[in-house]
Amino acid sequence: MTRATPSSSGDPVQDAPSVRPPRRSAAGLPAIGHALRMAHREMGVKRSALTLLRVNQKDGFDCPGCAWPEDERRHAAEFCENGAKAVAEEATRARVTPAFFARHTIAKLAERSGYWLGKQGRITQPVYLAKGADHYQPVSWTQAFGIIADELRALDSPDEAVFYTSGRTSNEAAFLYQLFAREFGTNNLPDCSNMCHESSGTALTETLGVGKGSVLLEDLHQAELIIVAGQNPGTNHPRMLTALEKAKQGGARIITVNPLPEAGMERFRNPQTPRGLAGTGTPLTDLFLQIRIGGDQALFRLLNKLVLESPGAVDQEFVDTHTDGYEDLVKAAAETGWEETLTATGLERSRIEEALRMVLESRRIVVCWAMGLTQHKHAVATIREVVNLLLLRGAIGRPGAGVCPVRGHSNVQGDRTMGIVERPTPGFLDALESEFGFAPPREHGLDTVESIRALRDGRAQVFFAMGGNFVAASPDTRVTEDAMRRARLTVHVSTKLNRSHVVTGSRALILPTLGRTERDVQATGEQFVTVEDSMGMVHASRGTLEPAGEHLLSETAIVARLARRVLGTASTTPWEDFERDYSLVRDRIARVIPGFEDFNTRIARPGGFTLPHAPRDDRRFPTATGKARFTAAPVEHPHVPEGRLLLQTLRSHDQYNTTIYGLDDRYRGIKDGRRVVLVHPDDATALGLADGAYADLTSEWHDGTERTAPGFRVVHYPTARGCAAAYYPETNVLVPLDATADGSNTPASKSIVIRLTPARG
Ligand SMILES: Nc1nc2c(c(=O)[nH]1)N[C@H]1C(S)=C(S)[C@@H](COP(=O)(O)OP(=O)(O)OC[C@H]3O[C@@H](n4cnc5c(=O)[nH]c(N)nc54)[C@H](O)[C@@H]3O)O[C@H]1N2
Ligand SMILES: Nc1nc2c(c(=O)[nH]1)N[C@H]1C(S)=C(S)[C@@H](COP(=O)(O)OP(=O)(O)OC[C@H]3O[C@@H](n4cnc5c(=O)[nH]c(N)nc54)[C@H](O)[C@@H]3O)O[C@H]1N2
Ligand SMILES: [Mo]
Repeated sequence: MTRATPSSSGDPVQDAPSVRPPRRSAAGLPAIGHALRMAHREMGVKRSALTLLRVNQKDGFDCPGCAWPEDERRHAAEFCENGAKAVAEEATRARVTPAFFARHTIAKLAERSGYWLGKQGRITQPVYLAKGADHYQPVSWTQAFGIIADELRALDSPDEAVFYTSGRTSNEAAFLYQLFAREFGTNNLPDCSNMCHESSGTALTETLGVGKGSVLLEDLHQAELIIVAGQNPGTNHPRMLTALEKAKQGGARIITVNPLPEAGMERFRNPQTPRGLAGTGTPLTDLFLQIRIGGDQALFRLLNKLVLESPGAVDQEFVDTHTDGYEDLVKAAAETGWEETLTATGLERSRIEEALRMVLESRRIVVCWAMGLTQHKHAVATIREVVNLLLLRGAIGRPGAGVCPVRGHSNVQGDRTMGIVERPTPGFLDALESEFGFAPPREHGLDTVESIRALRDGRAQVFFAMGGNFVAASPDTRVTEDAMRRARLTVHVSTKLNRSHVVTGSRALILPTLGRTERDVQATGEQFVTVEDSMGMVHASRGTLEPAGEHLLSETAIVARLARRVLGTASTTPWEDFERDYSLVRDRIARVIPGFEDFNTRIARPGGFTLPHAPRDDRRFPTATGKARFTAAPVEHPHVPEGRLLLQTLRSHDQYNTTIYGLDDRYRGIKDGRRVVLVHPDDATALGLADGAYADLTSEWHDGTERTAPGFRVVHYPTARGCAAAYYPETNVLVPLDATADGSNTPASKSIVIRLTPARG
């Protein structure tokens, strides 16, 4: 039930969710029921059965849900509620046809919620919004590429174009896309990583020399201690719970660090086992550290100090052989005290001592994290502090131990590997240059936040997106929307309608593309693509469904045709051949990107192959000094003025980033609405806000500007004191564009100072 008054942003101004106490366990039978209900609604019974059986099978398609790896030993489909929902969302039978665009003006569509837009179904034909027009109209592919080519060629500089990527794009399409952008002449390749794990990549590259996780699934299974910090796998990486359950069965203990008690980390009812289906499931967390938002760097610094002070706790041999910077950490640790840590974390001393005991009893330690660590001002420093702990214990490059940043989009890691990066290394550009015989631009390009600034200031004129929903996913919604409206042309390669299609530049195009689930047939026959998961495993993905419409092109084909049209005879790259046969793209990847040697042969093996990772494989650290590096940044934590709260913006159980599957957040007890703010009962009471009251959220930024998101139902919730939580993307209006992480420029969407003002319910 939604009492929706449409606002200018398209989201309902207020809704009326019903609220119950949060759940204490995740998955089990209800998860299957919920997934099947959505699958049947979107796909019908038969198509559901056919499709869901192909997810993550060796001859099937890679789940578009998340980047968690597949267990090679599994035989039957590994069931995952949110994976099934992601598949149903893509494989829906609903269609957005030219008739739809004839019926709805762009102005009317802009009043609709993101949820409504997505529910209209798959886009079936390229459509064009002419300057001043009020409807999108069908265009041919040839016309569409012509429009883009004309705008791109008219630019004063290639750097006035921005080429965004969301992390679902296959390796093949991503490789061609960055090649096209660079042949065109720019490194403006922002991607969703900039808003996601950029802080992890930055911190890990500096300290370990490789910006990726250093563990494989077996390491998790063999760990003695797993610390899960700032992550909600029950919703966002449900298959990870199977790995955690297995680790527990092997004797591992789990510390969860989170301001929220997330159901998935409490108990897991594995839908693959009778006990999980019928019984109470497996308790996962042994020690819950209910930390204040942004307190993690302080926590890990104190743990490091305590490890340094515990006789025999430091793996001195590892430290001496493989690291530098140890003395800096020792010095910084000496300055660390209990009191400031207890303030920063809100934790009790005994809890931290308990955590220390568990750390000291384990050599095989894995730390997993996601957005709860990466989206803060001091995110990079926080992750470096996590690395410090593992280095002290020698827990890198040892079985059962290492860093595990858990990636989001199913190929976000692969896209980066393929060169979707605004700051490419000279080595990568050299390899492109010698393979393709052109001089790639050497100056660094724009990341996501910088792209918004460039559009805002008129320094960028064409915005091209390979997937995603830039307008809704980016911070500072109003600023971003105004920036996008200033562009001369905005282009979106998409499967489904979203907010970015209705907040456009003077002219706009939507180019409909195949999804993962669909067959991709080119002139030489049926093609497959490849992806890389969160642990550096590369494998094939082959769609099985008939495409959603006869006019769809694959992403690979779109890039190849666009490149031919834009670059013309200036390019000697065989774009046409690449479109006909993706194995030719893989041959080039094999020659340009280390670790992909013999790509076509190795990808043919069932399960694919693992990319090399020097720290994991042989404790080699390709940093500036050739050693793993201890770092000692000053400890920071957010300061919250009296009467204010610290807001984190997070995902409900019924959404995939900006794609809203439904209006419930089952594990947190929220039903039929998304405009909720979760606040500790004592904080809410102190602010005079009863459970069920309505409040406007206003963020306060230190330049004196304020931003308001109106009409949130206050939910008294067992979060850490001083903290609040509300869903993204609705709360992106509150995140100032300039509020980003030091060193990675990732929007600090997990720590926004807000005040709550009573509103009419
Ligand atoms: N079903 C589904 N799956 C998804 C996605 C989705 O939207 N839906 N999104 C995908 C993507 S792109 C990504 S990046 C991942 C995101 O996966 P997550 O990072 O798990 O996603 P969030 O909902 O942002 O959850 C952040 C978690 O960190 C905690 N947290 C917030 N602030 C802090 C802090 O300061 N310290 C600590 N220790 N914890 C904190 C929150 O309470 C929450 O549990 O999931 C991927 N998978
Ligand atoms: N406040 C706040 N903001 C955040 C975050 C947060 O936690 N808080 N999280 C950030 C994170 S981690 C991320 S990764 C970003 C996500 O940012 P994006 O990746 O830009 O956003 P998505 O919502 O994942 O994109 C969904 C759209 O992708 C398109 N799509 C889906 N499948 C395909 C496909 O196969 N091909 C193509 N071409 N298009 C497809 C559909 O049109 C769909 O509407 O948001 C970031 N923004
Ligand atoms: Mo992400």
